Amino acid sequence: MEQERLHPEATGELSNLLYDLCLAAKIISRQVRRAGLTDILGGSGTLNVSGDLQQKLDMFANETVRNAVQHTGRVCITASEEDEGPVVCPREEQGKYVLLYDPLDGSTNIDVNVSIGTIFSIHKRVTSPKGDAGLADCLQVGRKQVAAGYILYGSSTMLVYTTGQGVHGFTLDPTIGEFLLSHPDIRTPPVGKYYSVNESNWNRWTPGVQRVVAAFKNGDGRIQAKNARYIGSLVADFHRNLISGGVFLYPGDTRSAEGKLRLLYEAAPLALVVEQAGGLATDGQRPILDLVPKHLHQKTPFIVGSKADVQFAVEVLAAERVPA
Ligand code: FDP
Repeated sequence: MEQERLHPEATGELSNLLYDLCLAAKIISRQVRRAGLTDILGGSGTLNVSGDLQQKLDMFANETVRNAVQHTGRVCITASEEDEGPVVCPREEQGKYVLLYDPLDGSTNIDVNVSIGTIFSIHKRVTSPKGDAGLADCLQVGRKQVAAGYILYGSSTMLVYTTGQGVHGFTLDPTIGEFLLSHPDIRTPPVGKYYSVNESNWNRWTPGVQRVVAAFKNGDGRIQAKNARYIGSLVADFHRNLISGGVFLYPGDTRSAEGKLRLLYEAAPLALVVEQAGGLATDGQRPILDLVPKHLHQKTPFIVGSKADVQFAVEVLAAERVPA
């Protein structure tokens, strides 16, 4: 609301949409906290469009977010990592915003009580309001996001978001059921102390990626050796590195040249957050925020975190590409 006042033209709809997402976050958070007590843990037996086994809690989170925004008149279309195609809001209720989200990221960690998260990305509608919203509204370049962020269900539940004026973190106080500003204006350290990558993929990486990871691990004259931290839950890994400084990598490999993470639901929103906090995000060549999506569930190699570390990775990978 404070930032809304900086924009005299603002109607308050974006603030209200963020508030809708807070409501969804509280409902998901409650369910995550009770997950071990209820019959909600485990796989649902179905696969999502990317072939991952859908978890029951994934589907609950997916519907909770959609239900929280679909009839408010603020959103025209939603697209989720868990759905095959976009879901258009009822014609008479279509508002001016587009919501892309990963309802429960890191879901293979649900059953073992490890932090998971919800990631969201908000764009303005680009299709004419005279017709139905469509795919063109979802396939927008990351730089055009008007807001992005995540909710981390960790030792406490946190909302971290940006509307392009810095990054702010709010912690859910469960006793009053409200998110309270706990981390105003987050800045990520320029050099990280952690590197985060699934090193079991080492033999599938290009020599360039191996060189980057080896340098983070052992130091190489230009950068100091870092400590390793990898949870395998993107939001949790990203959040730790954002606050403490670090670099997270999910590069392409021989199994998947584009890596594992989705551009629209994971990479682009976290790229906006990290850039707003003073860090960088790249696919190894181009800033993530400049990538033009071609399809909804597109994947991208992802290197994100402290500025100097991401720049270092980009330079090493560029040198690797120069023909000998
Ligand atoms: P998960 O498979 O548990 O849903 O995007 C999915 C994701 O988790 C990210 O949260 C996480 O960073 C990554 O995959 C972990 O992948 P690896 O198991 O290949 O390391």
